[in-house]
Amino acid sequence: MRCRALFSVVLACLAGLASAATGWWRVHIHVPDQAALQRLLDSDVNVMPCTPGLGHVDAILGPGEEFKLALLGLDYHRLGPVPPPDAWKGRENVGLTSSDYRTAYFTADQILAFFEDYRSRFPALINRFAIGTSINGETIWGYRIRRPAANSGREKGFLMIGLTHSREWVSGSVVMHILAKTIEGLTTPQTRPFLNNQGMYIVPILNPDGYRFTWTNDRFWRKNRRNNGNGTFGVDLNRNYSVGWGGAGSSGNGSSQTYRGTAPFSEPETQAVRSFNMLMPGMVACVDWHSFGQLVLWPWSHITTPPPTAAELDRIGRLMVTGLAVRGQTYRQGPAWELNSFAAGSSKDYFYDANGNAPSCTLELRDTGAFGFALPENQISPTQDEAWEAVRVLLGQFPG
Ligand code: 0X9
Ligand code: ZN
Repeated sequence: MRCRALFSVVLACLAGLASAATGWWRVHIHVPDQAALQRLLDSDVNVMPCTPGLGHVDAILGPGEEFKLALLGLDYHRLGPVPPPDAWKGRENVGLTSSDYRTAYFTADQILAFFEDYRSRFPALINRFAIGTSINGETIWGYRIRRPAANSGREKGFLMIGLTHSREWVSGSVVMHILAKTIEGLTTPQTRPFLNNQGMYIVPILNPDGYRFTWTNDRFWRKNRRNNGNGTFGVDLNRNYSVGWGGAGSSGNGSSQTYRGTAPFSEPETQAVRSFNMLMPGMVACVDWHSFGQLVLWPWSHITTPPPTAAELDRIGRLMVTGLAVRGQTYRQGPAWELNSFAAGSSKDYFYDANGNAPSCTLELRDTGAFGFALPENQISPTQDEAWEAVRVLLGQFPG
């Protein structure tokens, strides 16, 4: 038995050597059951957790990394080459103007400048809050957009979170568009007043350290940048919330893409958005914007039991999917565990619970896998358009 194991390790290493010089690949891994999925999530393979339904998960493998899958005993095939993760380095468009957010990805500084530009032009409508500090010491900002007349603090709040996962760049483009369209709605005369006793709450970049890292070092970095102290870096912020923390679809290994951290809310980034949500009363809906997969994912992520308001979530989800079709794309909606996989400790379960069962979803934007995280810039504006339609549906569900 030991001999056979040794033999397969040798074979695996040979396979690794053989592919050592062959660059970066997107691969399609066959995952036969939950145990195999957990084995894969516990490893340091750079999986794309947005892709599973039991059956397969996609991953990005660097030179010489294919042996890891052989060691895990998992079959896979190559989908196609991907650019090396540092291929984006130095490609920042420094001359961008704020109108280019429809056609180009913005760096962290450009996204924050975009928000600040709006705040300086509409000071009566926009407030900014320092909601926390990232692990590397960067301020995490939260914005509130509402009519000054709504100062009673009793307006219904809509919480929008961008760039939890740093490689999901289009989520940053979408939260900029939500700001722009919200201000457009508030400043354009219309028969029925927009955002009446409703407030938009946006955290544009929940994971600033990770996001900066995707521009400078590794385009496919997902987690925050905590030094886990054992040679590994990063906690998956979307496994660090308290509801169901530690359960299926999360990992205790620091090298894993779905590492949950040492305790619920161990990370300053999740603490920041938790306190923003707590301090601003009356949240009626939450969308944590992610990519990719074209999915509206509702609670629960950690168990298969239907949540108390499952029928209402399904009704709203159907309306959102109709709105999301405005640029010709098909999105699907449903319980996260069923449509995607288990993801214990995710934001949607926490905010659903913390806000008294207010609708709370992970919204996986474009695409369905052709480009994945590296969505081409000509797809930014249609993605923003369809995302805004989903927001409009949510606003319509909770009139002021
Ligand atoms: O794994 C995640 O956190 C989300 N996918 S992503 O690729 N954007 O990272 C999905 C979370 C959705 N919830 C469940 N799958 N239960
Ligand atoms: Zn994500």
